[in-house]
Amino acid sequence: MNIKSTLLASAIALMPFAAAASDLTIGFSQIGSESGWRAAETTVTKQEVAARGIQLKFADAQQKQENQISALRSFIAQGVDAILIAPVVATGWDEVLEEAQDADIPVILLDRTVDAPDDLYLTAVTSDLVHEGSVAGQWLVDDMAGADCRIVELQGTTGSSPAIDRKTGFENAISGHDNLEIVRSQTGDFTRSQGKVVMESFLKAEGGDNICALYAHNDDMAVGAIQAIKEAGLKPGTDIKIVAIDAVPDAHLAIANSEMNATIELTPNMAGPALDALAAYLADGTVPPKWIQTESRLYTAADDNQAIYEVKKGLGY
Ligand code: GZL
Repeated sequence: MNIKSTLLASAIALMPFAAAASDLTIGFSQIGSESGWRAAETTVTKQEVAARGIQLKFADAQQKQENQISALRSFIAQGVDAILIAPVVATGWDEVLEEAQDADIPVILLDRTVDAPDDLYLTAVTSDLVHEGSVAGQWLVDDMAGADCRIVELQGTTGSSPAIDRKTGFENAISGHDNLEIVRSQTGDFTRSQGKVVMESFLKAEGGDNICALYAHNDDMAVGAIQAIKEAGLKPGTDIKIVAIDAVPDAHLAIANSEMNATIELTPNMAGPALDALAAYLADGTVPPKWIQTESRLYTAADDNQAIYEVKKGLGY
């Protein structure tokens, strides 16, 4: 089965179907819509909820923790049956999670983790964020094959688990390879606009000829950086190698156009596994593992990125 039919099969599996109405009501505190991946996660979550006939109360936090905490308190006051949350940062959740626990409302973390006792949430559905960073670092180690490379890094949202863990994983992978050095590292807050602005500052500070590679914690910052690299008269993907994470459609398109080199896939469907675990828990008390891990896959120019782009465009992005 070729990649197009494989991805189409998964697209069909995601198609919302009319489901028997459930008497469940779930609150979902979403970070915002800072990236193409985040928008896809929201779309797919709503599809997964609808496919189960569940009532959804949705709150967009505009990337502010205080808005997420307010949303959780509102869900608790409304007596929802469960809460899904993608926590914008890792700390500061204990009090509101204890309030949910006191109200006997199970909480499931989506795509990011929190620094809180794990009895305060039912499970966390995330990728292995450290592994993603390691895969990105190892790709660059292999691609450079011993040649010197001065790297600039666009970090995700400060204090978020993906920014912390993807940095750790990348640094682990390049450690011991003295030819690779991170010379600039700054947050671009997972957005295209900030990715462009910060990349412009890197180019101005270092000089484009002195930057060999960009590691961006997500594709949207990489896509913004590509624009900055082009405006500096350089060829992204050639003059400056680019590796990032998410595998959103525009990353596949950039790789197909030789403007980016590699991306690691993050599924936007964290809600499916979360809702399945919740259903089992509510039905007969089946306690899920504290971590439900989603897969990560490296894509490079060796893949049919144009075909993948065309299929993924229809998958909620
Ligand atoms: C990672 C997820 C990140 C994505 C970004 O699990 O939280 O948040 O990589 C998004 O695109 O902003």
